[in-house]
This record gives sequence, structure tokens and C-alpha cells, in this order.
Amino acid sequence: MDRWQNIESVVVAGLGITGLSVVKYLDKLPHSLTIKVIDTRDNPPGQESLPSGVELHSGSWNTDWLVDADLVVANPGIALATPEIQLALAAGVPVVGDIELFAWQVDKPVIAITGSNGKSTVTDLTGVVAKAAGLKVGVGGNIGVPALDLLAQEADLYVLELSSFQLETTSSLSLKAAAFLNLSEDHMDRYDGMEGYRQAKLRIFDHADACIVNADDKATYPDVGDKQLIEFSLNGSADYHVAEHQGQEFLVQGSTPIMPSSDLTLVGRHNIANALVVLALLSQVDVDLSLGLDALKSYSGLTHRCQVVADNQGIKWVNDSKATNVASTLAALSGLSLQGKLYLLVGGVGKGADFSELAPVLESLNVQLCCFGEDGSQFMPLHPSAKDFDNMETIVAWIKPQLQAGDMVLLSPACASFDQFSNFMARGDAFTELALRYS
Ligand code: UMA
Ligand code: ADP
Repeated sequence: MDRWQNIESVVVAGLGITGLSVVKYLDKLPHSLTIKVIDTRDNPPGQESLPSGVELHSGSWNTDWLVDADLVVANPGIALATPEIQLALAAGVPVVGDIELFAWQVDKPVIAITGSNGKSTVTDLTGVVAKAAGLKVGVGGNIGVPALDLLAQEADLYVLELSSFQLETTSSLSLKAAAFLNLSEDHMDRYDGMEGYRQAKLRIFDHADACIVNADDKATYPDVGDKQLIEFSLNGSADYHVAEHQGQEFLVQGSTPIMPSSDLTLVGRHNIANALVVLALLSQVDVDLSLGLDALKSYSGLTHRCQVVADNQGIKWVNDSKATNVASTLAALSGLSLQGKLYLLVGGVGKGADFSELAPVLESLNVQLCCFGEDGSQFMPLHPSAKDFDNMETIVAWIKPQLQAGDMVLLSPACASFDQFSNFMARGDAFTELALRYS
């Protein structure tokens, strides 16, 4: 089916790296299209790279453009509920995202990963293992490489990280396998409640041959019963689980032990779950997994996820800037091996979250809680040690004279970074720079 048959004018809503990749993709299509871009920001990122002939309206919405378009392609940062997007929908204009355009063109197997935490780790690791097993793999999506950019290169397999935002505007993506890792509170500023957030994520299963679900988190199961489920669990029997074998804990597929958990370089129980998902996903595509196991074992993780960035005089500085919700900060705290005191840096944009779940865990730790940023004050009631600061620099200047061998300084902020940084990577880089300066 030629999806472009009746489309002459396309409005790209929201620029950024997604919007830019969409414009470049549309510009190269063999169809003659009029492409217009709207971005509500005064100086949208990416505007300098727009091809000539593409009109940009910035600083506000342009509803005339929206309702007159044949198709609107929305950036994942723009909610479908936005009144102007609703106007377009009411006028009968279809609104899709970049992943839907990817779905219209892709003709190779695709696997995809969603969940509240662990998406990037599982996505990257799946790509690494599949490459080690000899496949040409395109890895992208929410991980930071727009999906449409992947189509420019040849691949045997595509691995996509999909956010709930991207899934909202995706309706025809066929997947060999899809994984829903876990569900915990996040993005409550965008959804009415947990169920709306969950339903957006469940869309990943709509056209999936195999649905990989977390037996320890039943919220990840599809509501409809006619799907092929593959379960993983850290706590019991499942298609992919952990079990004692020859005196050690093994990752097990069915009844076949695959490898000892302790062979993984990644630390923390959550990463054992992540590794099980990688095995489950790749079992659904044509790949000799045994060739990728060494890569699975030696994988040491992405930057900004529990990454030790300085280790001097017995003091560890750990950058977990990607911890942008409560569950990811809890995962960091549960995997700690701490000898001295923990200096925990939290705060930023709270996205309407409830942070109280952190309190009992903090109570069990020798911790100095250091709060900063827009919603830093929301952490103040969580621990008697809590102290509020303007930013990370003032925190580090204050803690530096107190640090002793055995202590750890951990940035695991449970919040988004947009109040003080352009993204979580810039925040992690700023922390790393402070760690190197003060350690
Ligand atoms: N915005 C406006 N007006 C506009 C367009 C955007 O105000 O007209 C604002 C929105 O608040 C939006 C923000 O700008 O949230 C970010 O837009 P952006 O230009 O940074 O977007 P991109 O650069 O295209 O990045 C997007 C994803 N961003 C979001 O979903 C917010 C990136 O995920 C993703 O890596 C990239 O596409 C490639 O697919 C980031 C993210 O924070 C890392 N994702 C959320 C998460 O992981 O929790 C879902
Ligand atoms: P996402 O792309 O979903 O944000 P990442 O792999 O980037 O996931 O990890 C984000 C944060 O969540 C990091 O702080 C990381 O340590 C933590 N994390 C990774 N995997 C899991 C998991 N399975 N459960 C809970 N937290 C996790």
C-alpha cells in the first residue's frame, strides 16, 4: 500500500533531533511534498540544519497550518492531548510520530523495548550481542538515534527503544518481539494517571509476534489474552529465569542453564533481569546466540547509569544521571556496596512524582541527602539529614571537606534535568566534571 498516495502537505510539529530527522526523511522521499515545521519554542534546536524550502513557524502554534495539512508528524515531546493537536485531529488530519513513518517503510525484522526503566540498557545490549553474533544491526529510537536515520543504512535487524510518548503516535509497527520491562511511576505530568501511562506502553504489543513480559510485574502483561507471551522473572519459574546450577546462580532459558549470573560485568539484580530480556528478545530472531554470549558477559553498561566516574583516596563518585524517576534511584540504592557514608544528590524536575517510597530505604542507609533544583525541596521531608542547595556545584563544595575514605558521592536524582540542563547527559557531564575537579 502506498501510504503517501493522498499526502501532499506535511506539518512536522516540534523540531529537536526527531523533527529534523523527519524533515530530512520526507525531503528525500520520491513524492513531491510541501513540508512545514512548527515549534513552540522561540529558538528550536535543529532549525539551522533545515533544508531550504522548508518553512518554519517558531515561538507559538500555527493552527491554520495544522488543520490544512494532509498529515501531522508530532515530536514525542508533544502530547496528543495538546489542544492544537486535538484541533488537527478534529479536522480529520491524521497525527503520527516518527516511529509510525519508520513502520511504513521498514522491511527487515524489528524488535522493540519499552518500560519505565532499563530500556536503553536492554536496547544497547541487545544490539551489542546481536552484532557480536554476526548481524548488521541498527539501534535507535528513544535511546537518542532517531529511528528514521537508521533506514539510511543496510541492516539485518533493527532494535528500537520506544518511550510511551513515541508509542502514543505509533499504530502499525510490526515486531518480531517486543519487551515491556517494568512499570513504575514516571511522566505523571503528561498522563492522567498510571493506567494512561501503562496503556500507552502496552501499544508496543499491538502487532508483536512475541510479547516479552515481566512475571514479577504483572502490569507489563497485555490486557488481551490472545498474545504469545514469553515471561521473565528473577523470583520464580518463567521462560527466562534464574536458578541454582552447580552451586551457582545461572541465567536459565526454559530448563537450559545459559551462564552464571556472576559472569555478567553489569552489577545489580535489575541488570540480571535486563540480561534475561536480551536473551528472550534475541531468541525470536534468526541469530546464533552462543556467538554473542561473551559480549553479553563483558558489557559494562552505558554512561550516566551507575557509572563510577572517579575513584580517588577511597572515595567513589558515581554518575547515575539517567535515574529520572523513583524506581531507577531505588535500583541504584539496592545495588550499593557501601563502606562509609553515602552523599546522595537528588532533585530537578519531579514530573509530579511521589518520592515517599525513598524514605524507608534512606532510613536504612548511612546517608547525607543533598537536594537541588526546581523540586529539590520535595525531598526534604524524606530524611533528617536532608539539606537544600541551589545546584550541584554548591553541594560538592559543601561536602568536599567532609569526605572520607569509604564514602560515595552518588548523583541518582530521581528527576528530569530540564530545569538546569539541556538533558540528563549534560547533567551527568557536569557532575563528572565536578567529580574530577574535587576528587
Ligand atoms: N517542545 C516544545 N515545543 C515544541 C517541541 C518540543 O515545547 O514544539 C519541548 C517539549 O517539552 C519536549 C521538549 O521540548 O518535551 C524536548 O523536545 P526535543 O526537541 O528535545 O525532542 P527530541 O530532540 O526530538 O528528542 C526526542 C525525545 N525527547 C522526548 O521524548 C522528550 C528523546 O528522548 C529521544 O532520544 C529523541 O527524540 C530520539 O528519538 C529523551 C527523553 O527524555 C531522551 N525521553 C523521555 C524519557 O526517556 O523519559 C520519554
Ligand atoms: P531507560 O532508558 O528506561 O531510562 P536506562 O537503561 O537508561 O533505562 O536506565 C535508567 C536508570 O534505571 C538507570 O539509573 C539504571 O541504573 C536504572 N535501571 C536500569 N535497568 C533497570 C531495571 N530493569 N529496573 C530498574 N531500574 C533500572
